[in-house]
Amino acid sequence: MIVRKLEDILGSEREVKAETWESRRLVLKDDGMGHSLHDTIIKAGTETKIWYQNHLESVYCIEGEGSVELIDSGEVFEIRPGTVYILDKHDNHILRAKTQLRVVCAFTPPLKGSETHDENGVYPLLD
Ligand code: 9YT
Repeated sequence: MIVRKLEDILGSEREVKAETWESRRLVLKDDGMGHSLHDTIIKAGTETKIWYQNHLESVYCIEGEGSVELIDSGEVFEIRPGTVYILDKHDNHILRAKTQLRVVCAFTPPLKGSETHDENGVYPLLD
């Protein structure tokens, strides 16, 4: 069994920071679970273009208010605590944080550790 605490991740290489978000990577590929699991902060008032062409992601909101807009259909979904959105079709989307959002994210395949978005909001596939 592996036990890890958020307090030990803060300030370590498992904490990855981007302009609009900070991702605390609780479970990574090397843990051998088949997914990675992140405790992620999305900064208030930001919008982030995301298109995970190489990954599936489930996102469970535990704090804050925001929305997700699907680029292809134009649909907008409100996000608040207790809402999960599941990117099962590699959906191209914009994530907007009205207030600071705290979300728990699971990625398949798992992230290796240091990935951050490229200019299209994509994570590369690292082996
Ligand atoms: C919800 C989302 O995808 N936010 C961007 C950061 C990412 N989830 C991460 O690496 O934690």
